Amino acid sequence: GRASEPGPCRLRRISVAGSPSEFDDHIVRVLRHRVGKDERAAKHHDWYNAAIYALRDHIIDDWIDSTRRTYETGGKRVYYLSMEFLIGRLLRDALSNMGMTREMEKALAAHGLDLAEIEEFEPDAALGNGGLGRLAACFMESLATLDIPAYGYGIRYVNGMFRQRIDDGWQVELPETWLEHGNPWEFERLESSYRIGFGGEVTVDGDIASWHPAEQVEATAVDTPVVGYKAKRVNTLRLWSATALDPIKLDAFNAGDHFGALSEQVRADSLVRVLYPADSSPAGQELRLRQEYFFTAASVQDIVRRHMQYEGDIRTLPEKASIQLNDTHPSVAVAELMRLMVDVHQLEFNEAWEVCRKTISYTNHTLLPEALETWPLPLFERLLPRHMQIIYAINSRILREARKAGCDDGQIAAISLIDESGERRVRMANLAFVGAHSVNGVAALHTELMKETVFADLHTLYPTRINNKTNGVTPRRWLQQCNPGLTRVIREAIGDGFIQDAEKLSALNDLATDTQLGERVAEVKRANKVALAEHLKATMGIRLNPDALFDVQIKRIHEYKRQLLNLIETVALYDQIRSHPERDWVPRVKIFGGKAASSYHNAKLVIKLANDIARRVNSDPSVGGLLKVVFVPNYNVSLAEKIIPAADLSEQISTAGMEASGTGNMKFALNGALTIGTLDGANVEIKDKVGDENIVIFGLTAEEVAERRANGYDPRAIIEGSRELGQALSMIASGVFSPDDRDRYAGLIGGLYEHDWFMCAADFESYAEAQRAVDARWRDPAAWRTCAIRNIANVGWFSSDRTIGEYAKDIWKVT
Ligand code: B1H
Repeated sequence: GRASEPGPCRLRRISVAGSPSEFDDHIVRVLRHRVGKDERAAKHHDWYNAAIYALRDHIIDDWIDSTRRTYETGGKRVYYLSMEFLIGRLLRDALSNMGMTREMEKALAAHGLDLAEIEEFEPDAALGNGGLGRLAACFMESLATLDIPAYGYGIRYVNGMFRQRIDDGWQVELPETWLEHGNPWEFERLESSYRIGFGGEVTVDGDIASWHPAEQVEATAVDTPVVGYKAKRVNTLRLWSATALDPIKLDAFNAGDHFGALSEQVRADSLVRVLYPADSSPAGQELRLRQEYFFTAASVQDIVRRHMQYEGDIRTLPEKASIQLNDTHPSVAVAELMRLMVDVHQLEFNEAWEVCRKTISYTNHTLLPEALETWPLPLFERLLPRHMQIIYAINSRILREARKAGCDDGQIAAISLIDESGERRVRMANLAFVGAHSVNGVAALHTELMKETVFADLHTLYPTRINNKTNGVTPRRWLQQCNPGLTRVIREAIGDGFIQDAEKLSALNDLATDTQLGERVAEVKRANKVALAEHLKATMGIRLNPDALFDVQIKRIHEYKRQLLNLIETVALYDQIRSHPERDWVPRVKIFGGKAASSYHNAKLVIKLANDIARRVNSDPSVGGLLKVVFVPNYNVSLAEKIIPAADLSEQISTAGMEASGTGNMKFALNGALTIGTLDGANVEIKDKVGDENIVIFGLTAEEVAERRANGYDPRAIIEGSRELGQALSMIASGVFSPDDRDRYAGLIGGLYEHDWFMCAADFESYAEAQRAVDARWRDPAAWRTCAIRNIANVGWFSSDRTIGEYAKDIWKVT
């Protein structure tokens, strides 16, 4: 949870010599005039605000410069539309990219304050679920670093991702109130407000259709600056908040209807109240569709207004704007942009369609069939009647094109924007696909599977549209800022060019067997493990041995990610250690963290199982400290920044074909952890980069998984044929870890015998064997260090700078 404000007695005093700097004066002035506090009376939280305000003043100057430069050069702007931006804390990132970390440390120290402590006051802006939202945040940072004029567009959720508490081992969801003490990073832009309509009807006058919404809310822009490395550029993250046009109906209020008088504001508030916490599966609620339309329409209207103001002709939009859709959540942008062009700017439909397709591009992030967004037609039509007409008009064009190209009825049915197989539904992925000139996947394997599975028929019709852009992560946050120790060691070995050009890390290859470097990298890793152990001691009361192998799986809890496979193997190991205490076991700490969607029963049960296993294993004297299991509550970006630098082993063990990319896999490797993983998502490309000897791969391939599913898979036979697996499963199923409720896991484990859709049984043996191979490597510290260095050296390609460079060149055509 958030640090509570400590009393003055807890202030850690730091002594520094020297006279106060200019920046120090600045902070004190801000403390007085903006925070309204005397420095003698100021609390930590006041200093925290003053520090951010003072830094912000510097950022604003660069922000204004960047904006002016864009207007003057008249270049193309990139618009990244995303339902999620998982930006986390901003202070350290902004300081570091502004090159002001040292200055801030010194200024705070002059008042007896420690920057690291002040940083802990910042709430984690959790406006996202997981990888998709964090990717958007890394992309924003890279866009600024690469000096590309860009806006991120999303929703200013009042309550972002829920805070997870673990109560007796069970997940409990609490609201995250990240805005309760205000947000010093944001700027409300009242002049950028738009009316967003819902419902009502469409009238036609000659050729001109007009939509008369039954309800309207006002979308108002709230801007946050995004600082690029060395402050090359400061871009804008523009999040929309909602207000009622008529926030209080005074006549109703005065007539005594106090609640009814406020109902419009309550409706508006509900639009931006919560982030749907269902990662990889659509919520399917009317409110979710309203949220999607609300932020998409406001963004598209803002883009069109800016274009018309400076260019005056909507037909030149593709030359000045690229709109990237982050998954299908904003894909109603296709219909909204068409509506503005046809109904408002009165472009002819075909010409508008051309402009639309040239402007928009779409990224797909998942192939899970249950994750593809569709909306019941009656709901869509009731909420967005004009958009529904436009979608029908687009559909008839596309289907005629398909017919002409020789598609059969089956192909036509698959391509259609309307799913007619059951209750009729609007397919948002097909809408995005046909409305975009580029459709990209997020890792090589995922992109190939897109062509073969969900988009097979659309791909036949438009064979050049699908392309790959393998994900990346920003090396500033995920190496320089989260791991200053490792950054220093690398800088001393090869210079600091790698922060800006991560592929320069490859210079470390020449030093991979250098014992001195190996020892320094190992020292840093150990220090990071000690720091994590101290943090977990303070927050959870658990004691960890920093010399044990830290084996980490942190990510959303989902069956396809197979935390259950990891837990089953943990139980098997526990059993083995107890049966053969004389063997030379490698001491391990198994660290888990992640949130389950609130309605996802099995995922929540997996959390309970991890906690049940932890309680039993951690208190069993017969394992003699060789095995510890930890479930870290409330996993978020800030925790990731503490855990990843301390990891020895990175668990990336999804059922092959199911994880589109993964991005945690990249962060771990960049921080010198070895990966144990399947040939899934970007693991395939990580293996190609680091080499087969520097990664531990196990399990079925995507092709083998598909083949087994098609030709009958019998998990029961596998379980009955493996003593180790059978025993681990019966321990769990029979209540060894749940003596208070012996049947707790009967259903979960029973499911493995019955169907095991995610093929835990099929991969168990290969996984267990891979884990023992990891143990063997660990026993040779020099070899392990070399391997860690080779990982760091060869994953620079997974920088989001490289990814954004490819989007810029191939899709957006910006330099
Ligand atoms: C990813 C999602 C996602 N894929 C629906 N799909 C959501 C789907 O709220 N919803 O309805 C939210 C999120 N998230 C992830 O994207 C993939 O699973 C990862 O493999 C990938 O690395 C990440 C970024 O591309």
